[in-house]
Amino acid sequence: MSTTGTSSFVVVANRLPVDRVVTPGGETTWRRSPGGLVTALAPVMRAYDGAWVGWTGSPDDAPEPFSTADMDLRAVPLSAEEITLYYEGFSNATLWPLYHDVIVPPEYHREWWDAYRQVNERFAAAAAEVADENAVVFVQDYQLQLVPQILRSMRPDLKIGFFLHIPFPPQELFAQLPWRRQILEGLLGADLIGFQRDGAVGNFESLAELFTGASAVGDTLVTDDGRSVRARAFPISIQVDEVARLAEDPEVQARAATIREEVGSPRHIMLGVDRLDYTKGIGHRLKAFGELLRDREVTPEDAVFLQVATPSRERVEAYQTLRDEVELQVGRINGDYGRIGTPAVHYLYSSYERAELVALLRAADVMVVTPLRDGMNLVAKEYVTARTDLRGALVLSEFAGAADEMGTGAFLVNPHDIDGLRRTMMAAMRVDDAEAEQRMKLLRDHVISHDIDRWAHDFLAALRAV
Ligand code: GDG
Repeated sequence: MSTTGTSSFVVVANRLPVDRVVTPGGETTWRRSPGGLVTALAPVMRAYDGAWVGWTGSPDDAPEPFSTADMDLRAVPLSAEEITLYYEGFSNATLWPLYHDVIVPPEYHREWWDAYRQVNERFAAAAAEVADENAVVFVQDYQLQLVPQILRSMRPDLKIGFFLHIPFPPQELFAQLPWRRQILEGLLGADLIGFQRDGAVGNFESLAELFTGASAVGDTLVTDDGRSVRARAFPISIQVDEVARLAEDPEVQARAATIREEVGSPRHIMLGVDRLDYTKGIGHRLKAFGELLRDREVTPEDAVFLQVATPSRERVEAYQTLRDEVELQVGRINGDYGRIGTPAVHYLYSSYERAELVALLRAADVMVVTPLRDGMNLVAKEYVTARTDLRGALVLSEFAGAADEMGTGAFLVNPHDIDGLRRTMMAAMRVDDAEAEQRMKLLRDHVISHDIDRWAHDFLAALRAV
């Protein structure tokens, strides 16, 4: 922070980009979390005395503003009750399912909404305090959709950008939300609103016209109080360097070879890596794989399925139910088709170091990414980046944002079509080396030239230009 205690570039996100580490002596320090977003924004943070406003991840935690890794950090406290109502409730049991095609029914509770509004006000007030005169403020994601409007009312001098990491639904679904107008008006407080896909931009623009006084004039929206707001797609990406470096590391490659042996050296390793979330289509891909085994199109010697499911939102009921369903399914498949020492599905409910994850990507002949709906899906981009050897095949759902950019090199699939999924998984297993290499080259060229640094640069350049 500058001597005035304010910054000319401020990021506002639900979580701070650091994790608390308590030393053996009982002292608290902070370690930068491994996320791509913080890495991409770090150079901007350094250049502009940047600050990051967010929650530490623990209840009632309000350390004094502190600095770490070239950033000033400003913690916004959340009580245990607010975590239940604002975070697990409105963010993850109302907005998350509503924005992902109501795969599970969203719950609408007025107490959750009240908490969401109050917490958004607190984040906006914290941002207003740390932002310099005419600063650029970059607000992240669905937990904070009211922040742009609240912040603008407090600080009309600021330039405000917002980026939504998840899909933005069409009218048929969004109209369910009892607070639809407030959310749209909240977002319209920004100067620039970024989405993952063009489709989401279209959804937002028509909803803003329908439920607020905004009207589209050319490629901008003009609000009822006469402000111009731009909505545009900025497909997010990954830290290509980090993944490529790990993929070329001899230790990682040796580990990939060991993984292949440990799963019994099958002809084909199929891999899924996801947070255990009902949007990711884990059940659909397991069903397709189970049927391939049942109909003897593959045997456990031919093909194993490795599914890494990272624990997520374990206190939200739908996630507990999902875990039971997936684990029942894995148990059934292994019970029916596995043999001693040769299970058909290797299921890992755990999170891993980056190096281990990249070793898994290097070991996988077929990467299976089958979300029913996904803003982007970074795992698909990480897979192709890790394949510096130009081997392997990507099965990718049409409903992932990544399909817009990766449609030509990937094996695209509708995950609801189980026969189609079976056929596509078989096609990806059987692809010949020449075609696989050609496809992988297309995929890699795109991701390498569109990494997360380019995303951050494009967004911030567009924001400064409005
Ligand atoms: C949201 C949107 C959008 C996974 N397991 C481990 C681990 N991961 C890493 C992956 C990847 C990231 O987490 C997951 O990103 P995704 O994009 O696949 O999915 P969401 O978490 O749902 O992310 C999504 C994204 O935001 C960005 O805008 O693409 O659509 O839903 O990087 O590799 N990382 C480590 N251990 C694990 O066990 N270290």
